[in-house]
Amino acid sequence: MKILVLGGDGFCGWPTALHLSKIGHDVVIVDNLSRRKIDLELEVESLTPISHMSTRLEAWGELTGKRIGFHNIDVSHQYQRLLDLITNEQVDAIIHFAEQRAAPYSMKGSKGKRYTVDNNLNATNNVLCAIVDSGRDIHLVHLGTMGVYGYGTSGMKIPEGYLNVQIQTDSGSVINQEILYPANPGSIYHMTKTQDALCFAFYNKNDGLRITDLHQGIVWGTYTEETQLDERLINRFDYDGDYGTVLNRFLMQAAIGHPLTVHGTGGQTRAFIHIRDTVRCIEIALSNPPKHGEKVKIFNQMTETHRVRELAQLIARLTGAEIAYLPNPRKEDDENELHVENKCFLELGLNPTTLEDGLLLEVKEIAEKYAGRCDRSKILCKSYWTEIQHQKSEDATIFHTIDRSDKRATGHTDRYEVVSGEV
Ligand code: NAD
Ligand code: USQ
Repeated sequence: MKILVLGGDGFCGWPTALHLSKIGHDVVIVDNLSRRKIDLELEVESLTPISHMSTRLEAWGELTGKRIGFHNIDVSHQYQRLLDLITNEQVDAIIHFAEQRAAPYSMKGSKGKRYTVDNNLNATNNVLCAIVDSGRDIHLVHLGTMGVYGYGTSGMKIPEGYLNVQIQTDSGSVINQEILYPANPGSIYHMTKTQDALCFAFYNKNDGLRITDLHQGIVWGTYTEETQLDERLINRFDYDGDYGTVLNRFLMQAAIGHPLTVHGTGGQTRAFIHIRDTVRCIEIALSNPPKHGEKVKIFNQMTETHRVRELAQLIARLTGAEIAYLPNPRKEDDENELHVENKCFLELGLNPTTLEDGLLLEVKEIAEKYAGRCDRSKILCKSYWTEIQHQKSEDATIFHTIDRSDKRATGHTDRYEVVSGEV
């Protein structure tokens, strides 16, 4: 298949592009390198030393004899270039990763909010419009998020996209209807993903587009079989307060002797998936496109759920790290249950990498190896959902226990409540 990977320079997109190329697809990456520019803006770098795109592609060609194309196109604003590419390359499938994906970055103030909405909604609408304009029968696979549902529970597992409801009409009769599972986003970023879902439903209904929307949990890890081949192919590993996600942050923090930064009580339960399984899920989704006339396929792309403080406790037990309970910069529930249906991918052959399988390897091989590249001043999350969270953070004075090693390094630890590994 000829496959466009939009956002193919990113954390999920790069290993996916390599994997699809390895299994024999003809892959073309589209990326405007905005993620690298945001690193410059935030004055932070991936923990792993990622190569320039040209070096990445040359290395892949040299090692495998396979060619991956690359086009620097802003999918949100360079519509004609995107359409021409889809038409000229005779594309069969598009994987759409090209969005601003950090909730904290999207909540950093009006700049982050407006950029995220402008970038993400235009990107998705442009891709859908271009598929229609190209007249080609293209399967679109989009990376959505579990967070569209707000991590709540109504006493049932969150289904894969759709919910059967019964509605009492004015005349008193009851009708059955299938609706999209209700959206309940917790950040501007997550809100753009809920709007993406409506775009997909519309273009599917109006234009008959074949679309798979993957509601993915938090991706952890960094290596895949392909990125491990050579250091020039290494994947990014974000650890900073805006882009670092919780499990990778904890792994890195443990490796450098920084207390694990739990927000609030750490009672937040979230869904997780390893990057190797992300790549595999996309391969599976590509091989199982919706039929013509079928509604949007929605898969929950996650393999396990964990509570944040339990993850911190697990890593603390394994590594001896200390845990810091910090005022939560986000406006989110302190504690929540999360039950997710994920049988679609399991039935199609996904064999999950669990936390126990991969955890220590990641700590040793990545976080420790590149610990020297970490800028400790970038670790704390300083994006506040509202002024209330900001004030609470400012007002938090000295907690009781202090981690010694980190106090020297950051000067911030006098605001930590540090709890030993065995809590
Ligand atoms: P990332 O920021 O590393 O990669 C996104 C890539 O898209 C970047 O290389 C960026 O330069 C590019 N991009 C953004 N806007 C673009 C535009 N307008 N035109 C062209 N390129 C553009 O993010 P990621 O972690 O790889 O996430 C990829 C997708 O997966 C996102 O849509 C995200 O919402 C989703 N997702 C990620 C996670 C996770 O934990 N990382 C979890 C669930 C879902
Ligand atoms: N958290 C901490 N300490 C930290 C960092 C985060 O306690 O140092 C907490 C947060 O407050 C939150 C939870 O951990 O309760 C998850 O935060 P996160 O940054 O790991 O994940 P999130 O903001 O939800 O976003 C990430 C990706 C996003 C993706 C989403 C999937 O950045 O692209 O869509 O995971 S999901 O969470 O299922 O919606």
